[in-house]
Amino acid sequence: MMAKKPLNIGMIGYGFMGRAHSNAWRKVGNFFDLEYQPVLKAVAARNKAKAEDFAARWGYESVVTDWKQLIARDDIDAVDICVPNDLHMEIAIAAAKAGKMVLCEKPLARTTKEGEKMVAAVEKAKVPNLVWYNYRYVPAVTLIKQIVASGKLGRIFHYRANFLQDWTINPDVPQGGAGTWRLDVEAAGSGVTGDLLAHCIDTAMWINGGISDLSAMTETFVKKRKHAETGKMAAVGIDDAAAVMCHFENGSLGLFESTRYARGHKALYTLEINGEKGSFIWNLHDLNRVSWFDHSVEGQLRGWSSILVTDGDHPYLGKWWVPGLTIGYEHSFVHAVADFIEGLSTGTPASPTFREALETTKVCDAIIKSGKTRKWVSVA
Ligand code: SOE
Repeated sequence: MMAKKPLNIGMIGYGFMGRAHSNAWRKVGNFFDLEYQPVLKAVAARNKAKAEDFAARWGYESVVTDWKQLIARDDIDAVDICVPNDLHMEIAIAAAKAGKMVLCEKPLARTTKEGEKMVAAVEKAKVPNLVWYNYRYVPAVTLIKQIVASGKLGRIFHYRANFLQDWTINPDVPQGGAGTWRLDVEAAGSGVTGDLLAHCIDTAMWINGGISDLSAMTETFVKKRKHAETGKMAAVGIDDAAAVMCHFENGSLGLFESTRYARGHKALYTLEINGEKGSFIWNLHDLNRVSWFDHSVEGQLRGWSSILVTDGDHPYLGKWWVPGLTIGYEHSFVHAVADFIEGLSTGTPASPTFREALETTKVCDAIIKSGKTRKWVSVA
């Protein structure tokens, strides 16, 4: 085996995404043949004791309590941002200025304005960059993308997607603080739109192209929640639910729904695309499978088929086990890392780059605007 060059990772944050990303950095070299081997150099977090625990569990060599110290270090090649959205811009710009590669958890930013500054910074510094829209990297979803791009579905008429959860129905769930910062508009920028719908929009535009205009309905069901940091009741500024209809640039129609109030649904992401010659359906709870309808099959035998996406010639699957054996949610992050590292060698960047992910942020901004004004909004 060829000796690999080290790629020194500096992780900022240690929450749910810090774990998902660390797992990916650790595993990728065991399964993918890459020129670079990630080395978990340092983790930055304010709480030293917790950061030390995290470092010990995941194998980080060192801990710092200020992300600025991490960015200042010469032995860090890539900075991985896994902190709440209000910190993305400042950290990403500082990291790019320091010449580091930057990987940022989704959504890119709270607003288009912030996102544009981040894009300008990484492009000025010419540093490799990626936003972790991980569901693109589920092999079944990648397969849909590839088949649609081959033209097999013909003209596309419809794209629809949902991302449903139910964890904020209880009005006692606070806003702000670790774990619940997603309910604080200052920290998150928006509610389900930036957190959940952004995944649907990213995948949709990747598979079906740009969105030109949209009309959205947004709602905040619980208007006041205690703020975890101040302990005081405060107005809730996020959208709890969003439903969107839109035009894609290719003339097809889109329908999207996201909510944290769909009782019984913990994290159900479903997508469907309907073309002249065929359709695909996928859902996160059966993530190795796609349903496929091929209209070219002779009449009496025509129907929905269920494809188990585990063969060696399916996207990424040749690197894992043997046909018929399934993979899971965490593997999507491993694939993102594999493509990112591969891109360092080939010069073809993994997607979405900051610039590509900015398009999703623009759509999210348009959704929030339309929800407030109750008018159709063009996506700038
Ligand atoms: C929210 O609960 C969340 O963790 C999102 O932040 C993730 O992006 C999504 O993949 C799962 O749900």
